[in-house]
Amino acid sequence: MKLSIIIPVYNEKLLLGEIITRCRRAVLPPAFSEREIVVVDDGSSDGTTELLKSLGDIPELKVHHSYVNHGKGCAVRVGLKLCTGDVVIIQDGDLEYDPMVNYPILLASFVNNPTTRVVFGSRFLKTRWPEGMHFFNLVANYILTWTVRLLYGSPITDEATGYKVFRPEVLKQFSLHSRGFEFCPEFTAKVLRAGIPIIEVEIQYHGRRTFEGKKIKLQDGFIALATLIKWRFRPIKK
Ligand SMILES: Nc1nc2c(ncn2[C@@H]2O[C@H](COP(=O)(O)OP(=O)(O)O)[C@@H](O)[C@H]2O)c(=O)[nH]1
Ligand SMILES: [Mg+2]
Repeated sequence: MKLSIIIPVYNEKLLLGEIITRCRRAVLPPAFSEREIVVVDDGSSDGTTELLKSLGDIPELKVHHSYVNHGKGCAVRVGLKLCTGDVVIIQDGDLEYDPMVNYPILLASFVNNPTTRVVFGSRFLKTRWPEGMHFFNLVANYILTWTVRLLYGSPITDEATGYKVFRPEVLKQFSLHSRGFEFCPEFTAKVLRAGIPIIEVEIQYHGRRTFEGKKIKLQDGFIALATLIKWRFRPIKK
């Protein structure tokens, strides 16, 4: 199998080099004989673009530059068009989610198991307050997860996790339109509306704060909530 790692980035000069290295080094289950890393640089202005250009020729790396900042959802959707793997991982371009520790766990359920279509890496299976997570972020995470539980009847523990891993075939059942951080709730909502089970595995997570480069804001939490409510009732079209 081939793994496609999609990294949406916006102004991650300090961490991106390290995350690419870790994506290249991460040990995959033997069933994954190939990997590709698709970085979508979304109009960065901090030197991320130059950093990517200076990396030179890395065979498994594809880079797409957009000159305008369109948002994380747009970037992930560009990445999905460019990738060619059998399983896709969305990898944030910061070090909150470490590929080296988490990929073996995230990918194990796909090995010899064609029925596994979607895996979420949950930050809340072993703790109620993941390391480094800001209080407001914690509350937002609980609200989003409980909204999914109540509206969609799914027992997941972490709706907003960055680690959403899936077989690209699931995207034949619905299309995605989000431009920003509401990509996550749109994906969760549509997977569940399509009747696709979400398998959760425990991941390691180290939260970062706004002063360390975190971009998500309070308003993104409200947009995420509205997105979950919206897609519970709207018809899901391909
Ligand atoms: N392409 C793109 N990526 C973004 C944008 N904003 C944030 N990101 C990336 O999305 C990931 C998650 O961002 P972060 O601020 O850490 O939020 P959180 O981890 O979802 O709480 C990081 O890799 C960011 O570089 C954006 O406007 N465009
Ligand atoms: Mg992050």
